[in-house]
Amino acid sequence: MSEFRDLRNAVVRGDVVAALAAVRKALEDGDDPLHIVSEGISPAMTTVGRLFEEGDCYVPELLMSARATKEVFAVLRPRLAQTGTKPVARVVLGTVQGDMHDIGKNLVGALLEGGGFEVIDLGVDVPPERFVAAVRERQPKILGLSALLTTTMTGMKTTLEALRGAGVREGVKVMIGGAPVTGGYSQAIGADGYADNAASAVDLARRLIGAEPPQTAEG
Ligand code: B1M
Repeated sequence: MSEFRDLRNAVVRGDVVAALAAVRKALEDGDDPLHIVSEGISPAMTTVGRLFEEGDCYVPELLMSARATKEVFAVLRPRLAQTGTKPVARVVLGTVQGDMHDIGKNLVGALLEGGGFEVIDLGVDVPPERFVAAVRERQPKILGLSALLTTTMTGMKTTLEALRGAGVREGVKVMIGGAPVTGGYSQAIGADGYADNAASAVDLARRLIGAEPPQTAEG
């Protein structure tokens, strides 16, 4: 697959300048920003994760790749949100308490924005009470929880308990994701759904609120 090869290679190398040049070129060529994220950035960061796990790259390189991704998102974000139409729904998103991983969550947020959702990103290391406060104040249709550590994914259960305790669970759909999370875990803790990647997170979000899939150019 040669599409977005330069962009993917630049992100994997953590080369910010080359990544920015590749994304600008793709936009000039008329590529869809959503497609650039799902076929360029997302697989690149998955490759970086694998290289790290296999010992073929180390924390400094990995953080350079994460930085390249951030810079590319800064260019893409206005285009992703440029439809000018009313948002499909509001989503509050965050990585649970004790967990600093945000690359996957950021991809999910970017694709949700690209799919027409308004995304309020609470960041990383978000305690249950902050999620509860955001649900109360911002009244999202969906709350998205991300966790990358087996030791922090329990924060999803705690957050659901906090939502129930605060009496706000009924008004919001809760979707979860992240490498150690499964559909079985989602059911066990009483979440409304689980997605294993950013693109399926958008499909799930639409299903959860009964939204129509977006119209394609053909139809
Ligand atoms: Co960390 N780390 N890390 N790490 N790290 C993992 C997760 C680990 C599997 C690596 C390993 O040891 N093999 C391991 C966890 C082991 C476990 O719990 N079983 C681990 C560890 C142990 C740690 C530390 C404890 C290391 C240490 O300090 N001793 C430490 C913890 C810090 C903390 O959080 N308190 C730590 C730190 C870090 C860095 C800071 C160096 C860095 C994070 C940088 C950042 O995020 N800004 C980092 C990274 C990058 C990784 C790996 C290599 C890659 C994660 C990633 O970004 N993948 C990871 C190993 C791996 O997963 N291969 C690892 C790419 C990304 C696109 O995929 O995040 O899975 P992912 O997101 C996907 C899906 O999961 C899904 O969609 C995304 C896009 O397709 N998804 C959702 C994610 N959230 C979703 C939410 C949804 C729906 C779908 O709905 C709301």
